[in-house]
Amino acid sequence: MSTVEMEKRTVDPAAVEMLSAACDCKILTSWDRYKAQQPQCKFGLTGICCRICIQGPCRIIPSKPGQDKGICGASAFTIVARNIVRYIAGGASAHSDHGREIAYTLLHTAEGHAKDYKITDEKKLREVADRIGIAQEGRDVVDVAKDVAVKALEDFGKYDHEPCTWLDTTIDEERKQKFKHTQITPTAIDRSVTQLLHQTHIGTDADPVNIIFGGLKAALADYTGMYLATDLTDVLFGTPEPVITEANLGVLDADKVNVAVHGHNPLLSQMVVYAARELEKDAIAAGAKGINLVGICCTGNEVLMREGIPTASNFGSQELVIMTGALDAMIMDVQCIAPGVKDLCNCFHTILVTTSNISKVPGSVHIEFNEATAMDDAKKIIRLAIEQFGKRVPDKIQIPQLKKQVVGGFSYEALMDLFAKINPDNPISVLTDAIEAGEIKGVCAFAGCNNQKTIHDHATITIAKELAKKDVFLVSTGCAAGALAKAGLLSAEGVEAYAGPGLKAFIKRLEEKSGLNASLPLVFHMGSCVDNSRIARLWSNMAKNMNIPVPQLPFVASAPEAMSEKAISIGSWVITMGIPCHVGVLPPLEGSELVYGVTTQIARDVFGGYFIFDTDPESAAQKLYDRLEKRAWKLRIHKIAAEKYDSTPDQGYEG
Ligand code: NFS
Ligand code: SF4
Repeated sequence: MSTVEMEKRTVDPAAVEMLSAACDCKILTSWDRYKAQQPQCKFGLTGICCRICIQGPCRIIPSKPGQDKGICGASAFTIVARNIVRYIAGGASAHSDHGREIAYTLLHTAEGHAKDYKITDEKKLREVADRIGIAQEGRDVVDVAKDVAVKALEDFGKYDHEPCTWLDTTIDEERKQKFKHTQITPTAIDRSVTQLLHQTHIGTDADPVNIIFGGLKAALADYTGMYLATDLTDVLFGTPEPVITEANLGVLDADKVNVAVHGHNPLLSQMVVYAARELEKDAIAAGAKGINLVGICCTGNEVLMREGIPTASNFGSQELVIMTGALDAMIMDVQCIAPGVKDLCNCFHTILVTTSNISKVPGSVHIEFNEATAMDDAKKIIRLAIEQFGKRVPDKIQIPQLKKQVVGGFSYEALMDLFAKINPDNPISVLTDAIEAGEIKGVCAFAGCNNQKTIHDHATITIAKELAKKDVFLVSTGCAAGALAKAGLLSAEGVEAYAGPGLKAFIKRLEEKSGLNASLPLVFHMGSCVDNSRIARLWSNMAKNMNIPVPQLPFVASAPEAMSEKAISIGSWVITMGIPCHVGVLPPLEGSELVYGVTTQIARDVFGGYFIFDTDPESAAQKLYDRLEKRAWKLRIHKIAAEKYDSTPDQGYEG
């Protein structure tokens, strides 16, 4: 594609450079395939194609008698609702299965069967154990770890009817009651997903609202799975602390063995980090200057947060890392790895290494990763990468010299440590006081993917800049964080250029006390997509400190380029928690006014959170800001009234 054409598809300058070059060597990428797929089928786009049984596909044409329902008689609203919640089932499965693997590894580590892993963060383990009610007095850390891991595994399949532990111990009483009354409290993660597939089987549930509530139960199972994944990953590998690193294709080093970790599960990528350090000498012996590890997608975010490994790309630009001709191996675990990367590997010397028995790509090298032999497996992979280094084709190497500084590693704990420098007794009040004083207008969390339907990275960056100008405190996870990183918004550069006066003063005040050897960023990187649990922890503790329920808190979320089933399940639990959530891509809901209305309006009446679908970043930013302003305004009024009449602020009003 030409440079001019590419500039309309992405705002990432490194992507423009790489893709314009791709045009010369006639490699097709997802950018070309998106074009080739146009026009996409409007039945699918609006959610009214049903393939749930093999009498179908049934496609709904509302104006045509006989075609206004599926063969079985399913209406558009049933079909749209069933289709959308099945995405949630997919997302919840992916996140929670990742969480389950972490829980198993913690258990096996405690039992002594996973010798390469250890309990790195005992403090976090003990905190989690306290929260979920595991006795600790006089007990060895290993025994506590075992109990915590078992408790986590029970959340997947326990047979009582009590709420899942990781949900029940992390939300407030108001939400507990809300979920109880709307019957969406999951009692076991696996059951919620299975039940949802049952509920949406042909001839089970035809009631769109009931189907959606079934979907929300699975969404809360998704929350449960990712929350425990974050907790237990921190226990195994450490809770992230601020780190300085870089992002974009310029992080590749022509003189070193370049290895990319791609996917989601840090059980492997973290081992690869250790193995790369140990095998540095082997790389030098092979003629390289060392090993350069880079990250892609969320496993990249995991090792960025804990080890300062630089990010090469987010989801949308993953193919381009191979197109530099300088990537020796791409190591993948699970989720969001475009199979198209293999086509590119075929044109370069790069090897694609698959490591999971549920995630293989024909033609790639498969080295099964096993927790019992984790370090050996990781070393085997690194040695393969070193071998590939010698096979590079010098003429094909082209690394765009573009990268930005990233100051990341802001786990919930790291953020509180930072706030504690100003108020050690009540760190969270540093943020909530700034909101009450009007210096900060609220918080917006960015999450989610890239989507070829949007201009790569554009909406995420635009909305962040707009909200920063208006003094909104910003946090991010996932590939949205990748977009912001490549644009320099995860560094001080962003503060200088875009922070409004209130936000700038707030960040500078923190910076003076931070004790870090780096300036603070405009947007605080809180991790991978499972780490949206860290963001949930932030809002729930803000609400607790302000003595209000979450749906009254000036807190919004945005997934400007959502793509995956996981993004849909996250967005769904975000709204059930009472947080308005913008999505910058229209999901397949428009085939039913009723279902669309449930997600954008009825959800608000029931949960306080709701979806804002808007593909225009400027107007989306305005809507998000309006929502923050309204919530902050209501909060002030109720506070003033409470002070005037010497009462407590009204808990019941709608936020
Ligand atoms: Ni989240 Fe992370 Fe990225 Fe989207 Fe995929 S990598 S888990 S799903 S594309 S943000
Ligand atoms: Fe058609 Fe009904 Fe089967 Fe769907 S479930 S494919 S609407 S017959």
